[in-house]
Amino acid sequence: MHFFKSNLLIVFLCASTFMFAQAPPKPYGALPSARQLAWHEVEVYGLVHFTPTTFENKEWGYGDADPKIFNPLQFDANKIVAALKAGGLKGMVLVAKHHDGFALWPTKTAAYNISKSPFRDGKGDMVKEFEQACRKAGLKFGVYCSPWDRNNSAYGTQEYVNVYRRQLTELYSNYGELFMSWHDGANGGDGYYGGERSTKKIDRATYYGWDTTWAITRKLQPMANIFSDIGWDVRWVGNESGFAGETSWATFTPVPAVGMNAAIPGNLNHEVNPFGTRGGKNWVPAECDVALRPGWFYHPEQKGKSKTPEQLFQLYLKSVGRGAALDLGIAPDTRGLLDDEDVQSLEGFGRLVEESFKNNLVQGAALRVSNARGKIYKGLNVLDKERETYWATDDGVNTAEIVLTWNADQTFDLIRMREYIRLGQRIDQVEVEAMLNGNWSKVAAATSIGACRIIQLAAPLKTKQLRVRFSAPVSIALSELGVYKKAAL
Ligand code: FUL
Ligand code: CA
Repeated sequence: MHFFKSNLLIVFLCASTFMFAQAPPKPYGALPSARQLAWHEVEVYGLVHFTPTTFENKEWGYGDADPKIFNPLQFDANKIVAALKAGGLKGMVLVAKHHDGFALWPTKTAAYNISKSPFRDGKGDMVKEFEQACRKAGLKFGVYCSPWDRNNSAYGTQEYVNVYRRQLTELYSNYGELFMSWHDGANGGDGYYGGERSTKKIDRATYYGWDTTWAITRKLQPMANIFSDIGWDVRWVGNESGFAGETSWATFTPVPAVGMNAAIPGNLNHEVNPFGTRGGKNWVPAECDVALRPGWFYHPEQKGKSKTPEQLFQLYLKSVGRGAALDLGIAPDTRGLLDDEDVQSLEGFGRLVEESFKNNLVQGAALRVSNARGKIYKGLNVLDKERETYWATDDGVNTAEIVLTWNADQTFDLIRMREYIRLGQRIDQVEVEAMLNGNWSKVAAATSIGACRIIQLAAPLKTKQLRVRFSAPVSIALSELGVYKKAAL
């Protein structure tokens, strides 16, 4: 009887320990929403600028261009999207309206739109053509509708804010699910404004009534990530050069809007945005925007100045590889096509990324973890290319290591890690050591990981053993670990 009882107790204890050990770690800090989780998987997308401004060879249209100049005779959204796809881009944000105010769709809200142009005999809808080309190619689609409108006579009044909201409502209603609603922060002041040709100043902090506007976004497009330089779902990184800070947290505590006043030009959070805020209030990862050519719009005199595949790869490491996204400016020319050199750059970049991350050398290694939270959260989960499975440590085990051992020497220069971000940004330090001449030698270190961290070693490393040590204020939860050799193209 006694024996039976104690046996039962042991069975009970084992079962409960087993069940207890299998519970996932508790989330830590700010967490990503469903829309942000989806956004994190896009990683690289395009930002397409193509309006009458292209035909004027300008960067900022004044709002007075004759719509008749918008006549791209060879326009083919499928060809442009195919080039993006070859570049490995998984989404496109179309500038549906830039500062010049010209709408690429036949909006009912303003006369200055594509129906006044010769494009498709005034019956065209370029937003639709791009949207459909993206859907067909499997790219996500989003829109950028500039709040600053240098054509609209009502700009500066509440009437215009209502027009802007109706424009967004049209874009949110007729083009399927959008992954981004992109709102830039430029406000130069002067413009055509229906012939007034004046300078209109607005208070950036209050004029647009963003809370009301973005409530419309949430209602009509719950999966659209709102990008803005004041941060919402996705924050501007603070430069237009395409890179995030070496340390870049996805968590962020926004600075009060008063600091964003037009009276303080350039106060766009430059100090804070590249780095985020460790332990910040909200999950607001960074987007790094940069144009493939020197300008956001196409300029014939910038021929030969497209970024090379190697330059794009380096930006990729400094954006995607720092937990942010790379938003690459794409500029069709007046034919309505991409310049061949852009097509080639994109293709080369796509190949470089694809080939470099194809062969994860960790697959061939024996993997040992210093601690694992039972079988469900075992070390091998970092190898299955699945973001949803992860290795986790027991509660209270806040430092842990993964040791990789190969039978023969391996040569590599890229190390990629992903945290299981559904449980927050946990890790704040990682150190990489290699066994060199019988000793562990430190070869790299990093701080923030988040959705992705790619460490590029200064030179290719040859070793049979690698040790990666993590530390966090809570238990570790890691989705992926990969070791790669950058491809030579
Ligand atoms: C900025 C704009 O002023 C530029 O023209 C461009 O559209 C860039 C992506 O955003 O705010
Ligand atoms: Ca995994």
